[in-house]
Amino acid sequence: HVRAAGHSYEKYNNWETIEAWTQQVATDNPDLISRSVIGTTFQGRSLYLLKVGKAGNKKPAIFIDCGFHAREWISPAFCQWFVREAVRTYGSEVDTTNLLNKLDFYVLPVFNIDGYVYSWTTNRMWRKTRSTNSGSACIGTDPNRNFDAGWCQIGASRSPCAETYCGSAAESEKETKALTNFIRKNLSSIKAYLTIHSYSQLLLYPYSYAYKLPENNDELNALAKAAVAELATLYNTKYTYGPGATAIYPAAGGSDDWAFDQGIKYSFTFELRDTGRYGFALPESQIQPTCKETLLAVKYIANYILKH
Ligand code: ING
Ligand code: ZN
Repeated sequence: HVRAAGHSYEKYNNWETIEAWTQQVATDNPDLISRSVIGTTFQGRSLYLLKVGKAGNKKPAIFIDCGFHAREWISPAFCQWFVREAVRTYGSEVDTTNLLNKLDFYVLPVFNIDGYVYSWTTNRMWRKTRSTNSGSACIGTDPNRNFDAGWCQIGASRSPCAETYCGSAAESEKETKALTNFIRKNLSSIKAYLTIHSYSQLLLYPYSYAYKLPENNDELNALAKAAVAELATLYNTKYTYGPGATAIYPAAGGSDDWAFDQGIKYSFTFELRDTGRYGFALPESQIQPTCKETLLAVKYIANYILKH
């Protein structure tokens, strides 16, 4: 069985390796995976999207993205893990088989590829994109402040040098544009939006751009509560959950709020392990347990979507 050179699900993989893996996993599993390119990054890299699921008509879909913030390396590791577990257990595990028969998962393994590359080559703690800013020597926009959801009104900065720079306009980043274009085009099928960050062990839902609650707050709260309870069954990892503005901090321009306001009523931000001991530099020994427990929560949400 051929593997993408150097790739490991229990190690952090560089972009070159992840890119080769997207190709390999798709060609190895043609009945379950197809790869497309939804756009290119500022530096010209391809934004790959894997569609994971058994072919079918008018299937509902769940969108999952990883690697918004460059330094949050556990996030792309989770997207790779998710795809591997899908193809590994399809046909043998009833739960996976049922999910993939009835749902499609759109998986975007790394959203902020340029930033991810920079975090490998130059600055491990880089967060933003790598786009240039006119009138400033500072580089990058915070992709999770760049969406058109209360854009730059709170918890974001107008200074290109800030870590939470919201960009020159909503959707100023090519990466943001590619993602919003894809979701707008596929709105009728996408029932849930999941975006994977780290760290803090939180499961967040709208809103973050204001101190207001979504109309289905009670349902999202109950779903989040049940999903984190499911996650904890494996290693007793404790997550807290709630609307972003109160559970973490108010911050406008986030992708989960934007997706929710597009009508995707199940929209969540995961903040994976840990709570700060290692932070963004989570050791590779924690990739497997982190991905396993997170997968439980994601599958719980997916099963809930199927039932509703
Ligand atoms: N946290 C998120 C951030 O972008 C967040 C928290 C979630 C903000 C949803 C806005 C909307 O700051 C990390 N660790 O990136
Ligand atoms: Zn993040």
